[in-house]
Amino acid sequence: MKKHVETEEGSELKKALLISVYKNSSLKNVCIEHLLELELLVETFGLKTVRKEPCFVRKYEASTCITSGKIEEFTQLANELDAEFIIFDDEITPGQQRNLEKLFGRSVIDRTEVILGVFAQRARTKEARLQVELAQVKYQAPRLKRLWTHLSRQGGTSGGGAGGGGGHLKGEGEKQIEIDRRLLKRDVEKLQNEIKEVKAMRETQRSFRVKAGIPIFAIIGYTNAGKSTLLNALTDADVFVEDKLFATLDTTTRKFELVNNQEILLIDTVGFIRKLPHLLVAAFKSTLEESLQADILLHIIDVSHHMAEEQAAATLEVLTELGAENKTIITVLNKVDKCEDLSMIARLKVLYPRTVSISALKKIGFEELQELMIQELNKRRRIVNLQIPQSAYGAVSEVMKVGHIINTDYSDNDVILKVEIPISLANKLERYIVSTE
Ligand SMILES: Nc1nc2c(ncn2[C@@H]2O[C@H](COP(=O)(O)OP(=O)(O)OP(=O)(O)O)[C@@H](O)[C@H]2O)c(=O)[nH]1
Ligand SMILES: [Mg+2]
Repeated sequence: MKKHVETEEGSELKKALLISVYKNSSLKNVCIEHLLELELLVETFGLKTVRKEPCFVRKYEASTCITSGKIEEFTQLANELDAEFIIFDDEITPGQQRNLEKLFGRSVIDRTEVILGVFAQRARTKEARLQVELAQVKYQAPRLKRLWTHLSRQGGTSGGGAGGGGGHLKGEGEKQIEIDRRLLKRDVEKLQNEIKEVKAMRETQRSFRVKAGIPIFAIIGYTNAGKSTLLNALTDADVFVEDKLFATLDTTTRKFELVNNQEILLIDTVGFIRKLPHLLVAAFKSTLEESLQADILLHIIDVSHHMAEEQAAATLEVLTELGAENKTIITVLNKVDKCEDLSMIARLKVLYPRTVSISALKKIGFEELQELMIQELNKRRRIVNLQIPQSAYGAVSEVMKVGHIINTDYSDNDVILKVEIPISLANKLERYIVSTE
């Protein structure tokens, strides 16, 4: 089944009418906010929004989500505005999608499909591309299944046999279903195998980093919060930055030396979004997991956005879904240079412990940020006594790089050190530890 949401480069942008459904009049404003975000997604995807319509419903219609009156109204509007696509902010079932397409006489898609489309366009590395493709294939599976059921029934009737008929009575639809099913299964297996290979490679790199004992900070947060800008500002990483959603789909890791000369690793990650499709959470779990193995998370919030609180909450929700809710988090309130509502900063400071205000763009607040990072790192350090044989003097330079030597002594050819080092390095040097304080 060919996706109908592919855009052609160079041609004039196709037009879309956006709809978001609300059941309670108090939710109208939230609904309008969600439409604004959907517009950004749609723009990133490459379509032009011609109208955003919050739509009140008393109750969801099982087959079409909205009432027939509303469908008529929106069809007329779409005709007037020449909108080729109707896009729902709400998730619509495969059945509703088919019914709505018939009634509207044009393509109907939902937010999940737009996000999948954006991810597909923006994935750069092989792994990201494979992950998105897998998510897309899986997204289509239930839609095909419904279609198959529908076709099977048709096949049965047209073949004249009431169930129980022999295989020779199979209609064309049914044959096609079997072929599609096999193809789909093969696609999923093939993609999964390829992902496994790429993952194995990344795993080797990761274990190498963990072995190095250097503390890892992952920069996480809502899409467009300024994560890549922060990594670039601190490390000249040259990561692609753009004022569009989902500029980053791959993780980038860079070394950084804190003001106390301690080396750390910083990882830039893919952004989160409200109602991130579960398929994508699953698909990107491996990429995100990498950041979850970080010692500390830097949660970047765009405080100049009036929905900053909701965005922060949505980010933490995905973190919980990934099982990372107990990680140490430093909350970084970014874009203070363009924040107009200072009460937002105050509110977020109350909501989250360990916050710092910065501007990644203007490089403001970096000292305070580093202070907080060092403070948190120090909490994750341990004082140990080490006895290192001459043959392993390399370990001494490792300790000097990321730790602090309190006392040095010698016994024959062994060096005896009392040091304060990160827990990660202590684990690595376990065999040389004589005692722990
Ligand atoms: N005014 C201002 N703009 C900023 C600041 N930090 C980032 N930006 C802008 O915000 C936009 C998004 O920045 P990115 O660094 O791409 O954001 P991101 O969090 O990496 O976004 P995704 O990769 O899409 O998840 C860019 O246009 C940046 O220039 C800041 O401190 N102040
Ligand atoms: Mg980014």
